[in-house]
Amino acid sequence: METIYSEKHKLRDAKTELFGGKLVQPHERPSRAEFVIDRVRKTDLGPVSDPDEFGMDPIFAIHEDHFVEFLKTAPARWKEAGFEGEAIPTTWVARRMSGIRPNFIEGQLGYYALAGETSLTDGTWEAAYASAQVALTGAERIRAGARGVFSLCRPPGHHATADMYGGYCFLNNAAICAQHFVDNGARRVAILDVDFHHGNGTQDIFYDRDDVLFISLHGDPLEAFPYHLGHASETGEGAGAGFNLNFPMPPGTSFDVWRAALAKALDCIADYNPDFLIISLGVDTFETDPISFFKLKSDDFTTLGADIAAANLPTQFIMEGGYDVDEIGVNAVNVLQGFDAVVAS
Ligand code: Q9C
Ligand code: ZN
Repeated sequence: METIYSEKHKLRDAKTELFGGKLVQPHERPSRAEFVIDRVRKTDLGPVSDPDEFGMDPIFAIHEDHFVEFLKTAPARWKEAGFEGEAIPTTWVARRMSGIRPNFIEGQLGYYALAGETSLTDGTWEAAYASAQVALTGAERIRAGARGVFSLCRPPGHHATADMYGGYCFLNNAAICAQHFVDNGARRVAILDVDFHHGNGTQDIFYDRDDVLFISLHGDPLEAFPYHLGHASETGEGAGAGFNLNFPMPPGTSFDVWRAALAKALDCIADYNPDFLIISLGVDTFETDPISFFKLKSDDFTTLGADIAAANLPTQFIMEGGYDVDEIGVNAVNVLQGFDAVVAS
């Protein structure tokens, strides 16, 4: 399988994450992508290619102009205001508040952030833009007839909504690709999100649509980030009713339980009969992931890839989370090798 990769991910290199009441080294750090690309090369998974340029249009097809302008300018505006640390929100649009967008940068952080852990830094916009181009290049390979492709995106995207960032995400790469498929003639696209965390951003973006099916397997939001979305009762609305499906699972969930949910998800995808399948590929379901509570082992990721391949659909893998940096490369590439082995057989 071909991998699309850009070194520009390194421009996202925050020094701080708000975690446990402290400012700590971010879990979402440049070495994550280094571990993955090193493993891709070491295992001869396939060629590694630079992204092509698709510009801003496919990004604006998902994200609000004013949100993009905010992401681009927030770090400089924060510094100009005299703040010395990295830009993080201290206020929120909480229940019963107006939702009127403030002018001052501190208030705008609260307006555009859906969570408080993720610092906005110089270079973040450039890295997020490059990550979206890596995603779009993978989508184009699939449109051109590839059976599978790996977009090694960093920073990740599935928590970002049309106008909110957070959970280490700024631009929703999977949503940008799904929209790109639809805008180029696809009738139906399915997104299967196997990251440990619920893909709240992707769900929100497509919640009222029937042309993009969203299915997520994740830690129960009663117990895990993003806490405020991802319940099984969320099934879509309007035209999208029935086209959103959540499989929340409790702490300690093992692969056999998780795989049974995967089988149900793949059955729904088969019934939907999409033109293309996007996998939001997080490997933070791993047993020793530092911020998650599922119990998948490295070999289980190979099985996951094989199960996905059996759906027999043109499939784009988009990198999302995974924070046990020593094993993230092994686990991500295991999925892709498991997929390729079935395709070759
Ligand atoms: N106690 C992705 O995997 N909060 N984002 C962690 C853990 C943020 C995860 C707190 C988790 C964001 C793309
Ligand atoms: Zn995650």
